[in-house]
Amino acid sequence: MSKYGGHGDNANVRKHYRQLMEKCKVHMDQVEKELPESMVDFKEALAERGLSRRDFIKWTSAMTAALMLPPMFKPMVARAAENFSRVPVVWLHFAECTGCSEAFLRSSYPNVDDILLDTISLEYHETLMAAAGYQAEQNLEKALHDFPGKFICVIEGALPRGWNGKYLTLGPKGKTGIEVAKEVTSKAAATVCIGSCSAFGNVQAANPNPTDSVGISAALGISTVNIAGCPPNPTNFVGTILHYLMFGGLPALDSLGRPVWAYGKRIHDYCERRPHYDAGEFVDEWGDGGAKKGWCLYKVGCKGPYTFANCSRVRFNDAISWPIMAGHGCIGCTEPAFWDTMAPLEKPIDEKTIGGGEKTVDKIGMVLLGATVVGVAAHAGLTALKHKGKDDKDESAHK
Ligand code: FSX
Ligand code: SF4
Ligand code: F3S
Repeated sequence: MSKYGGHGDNANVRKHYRQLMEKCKVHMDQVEKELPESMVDFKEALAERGLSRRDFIKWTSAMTAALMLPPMFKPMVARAAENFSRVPVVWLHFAECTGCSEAFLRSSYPNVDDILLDTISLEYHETLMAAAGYQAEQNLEKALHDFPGKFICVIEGALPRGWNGKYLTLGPKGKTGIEVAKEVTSKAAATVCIGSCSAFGNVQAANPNPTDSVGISAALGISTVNIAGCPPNPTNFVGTILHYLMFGGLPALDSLGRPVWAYGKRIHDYCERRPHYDAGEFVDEWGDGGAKKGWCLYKVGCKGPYTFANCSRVRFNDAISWPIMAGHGCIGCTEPAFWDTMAPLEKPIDEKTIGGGEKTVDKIGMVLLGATVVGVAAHAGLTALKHKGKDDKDESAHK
């Protein structure tokens, strides 16, 4: 629901979107003048991979809907996609498994998201670049020098704080991850954390966390946009960059730094097994009759009622499938500390410990919703993201 009105307040909603469209056009004109030229022709890249104009239009509709924008924004989403490869990106890796990059780059049947990620202007990417040692370090220095305040810093992986940060050192001079992260993020237009490791620490930070690892925001004391998930959905990263191109800022974030358009609802709210949950039809053990019939996985540990993400709506790999469709419950991978609190339990959480009996699962979901999605807006000026500030409450996904 828009902040401009409840149901029936259509005139105000239309006015809001007309104003947003004006802002978008003005910003896109400016972006097209200012961003460095692309080395890639996006239309050619689509054609080379066998994607037609019709495929692109279909993708544009899906992405506009995923971003929770009305259809009038489709031409703007298409225009932003054409400029996607002009945004300079410096992509850092710290403590993680590189599954996030893998998820973004491996696709047997590339869709438009994959092609956008293929053509992204990577000024520096530790896993993908050919350079090593001093040459790699020079590439990073060059990127910081050529695009000060203009590049997006994308980070995969947590930062170990233990032993003065020396559990993770990089490059020929043995800089700690914390030193590199501080230097690069301080010169970036914005920092986007890809995956739950850079967002919240994740597996590295799981109990007993011997290296004292934490997410980027906690390690550096800066605000970050957190594209949570282990690995996250590429659509959520692509949509965030498109939003940046369209509006000159980043989308509204929840209190955990996650874009509201992607992480504002629970898995459980749009799960195709939800009618079985409501009817009390549960899988009691793996391989039983209920499992064969596709019943709800709550009793075998699905954490969908506590997990905020759009997996059940946008799915993965060109919307082919997602964990619950594949037959396993959600392990809560977009939530902080899920390895300690959710993933290992192949049974429901003991809700008494968080304030209720088993029948209160929806109530608890709503309590969590209140806690996380009351909505902390990223006040969209990119500079505002560099420092932690007092954020306003807002439920709108776009600023
Ligand atoms: Fe973490 Fe990503 Fe999970 Fe792995 O880089 S979110 S462990 S999929 O790879 O950071
Ligand atoms: Fe779907 Fe899990 Fe909710 Fe059941 S508990 S409806 S499987 S999200
Ligand atoms: Fe993660 Fe649950 Fe989605 S495990 S990928 S948030 S369905």
